[in-house]
Amino acid sequence: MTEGLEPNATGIVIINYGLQVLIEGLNGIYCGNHYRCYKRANVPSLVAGDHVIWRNANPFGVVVARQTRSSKLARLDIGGKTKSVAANVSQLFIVIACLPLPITNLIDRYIVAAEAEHISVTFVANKMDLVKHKNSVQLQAVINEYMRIGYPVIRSSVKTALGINLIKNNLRNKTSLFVGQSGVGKSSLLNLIEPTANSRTAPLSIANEKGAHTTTVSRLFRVSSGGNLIDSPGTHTFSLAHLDSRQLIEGFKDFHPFLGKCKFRDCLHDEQSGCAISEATKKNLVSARRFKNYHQIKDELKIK
Ligand SMILES: Nc1nc2c(ncn2[C@@H]2O[C@H](COP(=O)(O)OP(=O)(O)OP(=O)(O)O)[C@@H](O)[C@H]2O)c(=O)[nH]1
Ligand SMILES: [Mg+2]
Ligand SMILES: [Zn+2]
Repeated sequence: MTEGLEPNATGIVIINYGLQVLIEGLNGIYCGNHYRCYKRANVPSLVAGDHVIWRNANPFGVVVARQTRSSKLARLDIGGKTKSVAANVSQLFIVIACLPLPITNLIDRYIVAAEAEHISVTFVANKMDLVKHKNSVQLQAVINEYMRIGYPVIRSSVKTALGINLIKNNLRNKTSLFVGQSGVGKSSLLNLIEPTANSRTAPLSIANEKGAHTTTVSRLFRVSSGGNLIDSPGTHTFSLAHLDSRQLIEGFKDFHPFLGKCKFRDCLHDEQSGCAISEATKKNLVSARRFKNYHQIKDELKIK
């Protein structure tokens, strides 16, 4: 690889292919064009949404620096190693559907990860054309639970285009990330929002009604009506290993009114007497399901 004499330029990472990254030039003659680049060995790992300094060269450019990230989200790969999902995201869309039904433990992990990075959270309840589906009642219960906490929910359908303009309006001037279980319709929504995206989609498995893990790597798309949208693979779990107990509980907004009201100052917020959050679950002021998810995450992170 020879480095040409071209000057330093700015760019944004569209996709990380492994050995190479695809970047879009952000300035001068490079603006709006795509370039395949290697990265210098001293440059930290790159992911969709990263801002970089790069230099054009033939046949491939070279990334010479990664700019400071305003936010980062990572997941755990099968081997338990953390893998970046997206950088510089300011808004998270958690896509849910009646099929596959939401796993709330996964949703709560998305929320905790987002809140810790000061990323706003909006739900997209997709496949609303399937209102008569047997899972609809359960889906509605999940929607109600998160609406009650104060998270906005946009109802959408790729079949009827319900909610698409609302999503588009919310995308402007931001970098947004679609997350959610495989098969909920993230890539289908993206294709409707930005038809040039032409992202691959696939039906659910007939046998177990689960998604086919069609999207395998995060990719950033420029939306013609405004904003950047990163489509991500159906993520099983976000990495929360870097969080302390304060950050974990801050991720549960609905617990906040009860913090500081427990009988003991060093309350572990479990079943012990006098825990204000535990009492709140009994009065249905806090969702018992969220409280259970909180404990599951806490135990897993081995934090007190
Ligand atoms: N009925 C109905 N089906 C939908 C809707 N949106 C998506 N689908 C279908 O759901 C299936 C999965 O859609 P994808 O867009 O591939 O799902 P995904 O969330 O990107 O999945 P991964 O890439 O595996 O994470 C496809 O068969 C879509 O046609 C919708 O609004 N209504
Ligand atoms: Mg997909
Ligand atoms: Zn307590």
